[in-house]
Amino acid sequence: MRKTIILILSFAAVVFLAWNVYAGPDAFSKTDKDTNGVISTDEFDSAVRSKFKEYDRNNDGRIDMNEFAAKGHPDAVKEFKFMDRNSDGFVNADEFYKAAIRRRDQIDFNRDSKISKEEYNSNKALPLLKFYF
Ligand SMILES: [Ca+2]
Ligand SMILES: [Ca+2]
Ligand SMILES: [Ca+2]
Repeated sequence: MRKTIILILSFAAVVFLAWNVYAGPDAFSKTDKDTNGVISTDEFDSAVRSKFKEYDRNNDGRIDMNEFAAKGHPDAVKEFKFMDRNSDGFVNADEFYKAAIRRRDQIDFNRDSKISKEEYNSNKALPLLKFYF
């Protein structure tokens, strides 16, 4: 009897841990501050702004390729060129923000400028949007 209880308890513990790993905080829930299941434009803006600061390690107000590619993402070079509209080798806050908006618009299927969980999980655009928050 005791063995059975221990077995059940350890099974429950494993399920609990696995669930926590699976349902752990992702970028979406981190950004969705009021947890209403939608990333509003305000939530989006502040997430993109803090992401920019995160990239700009030397605090010169612009991101260079080394800063951007620091995390070793395979698409980083391509995305950097996408962001750097004037091709000066730097991405300033404005370029970064506009690129984020363009990426957001690609998954904002109902054009309400907000991102729902469904839109976020539409796997096509997710890898790119990940650069911005
Ligand atoms: Ca929200
Ligand atoms: Ca910089
Ligand atoms: Ca630029």
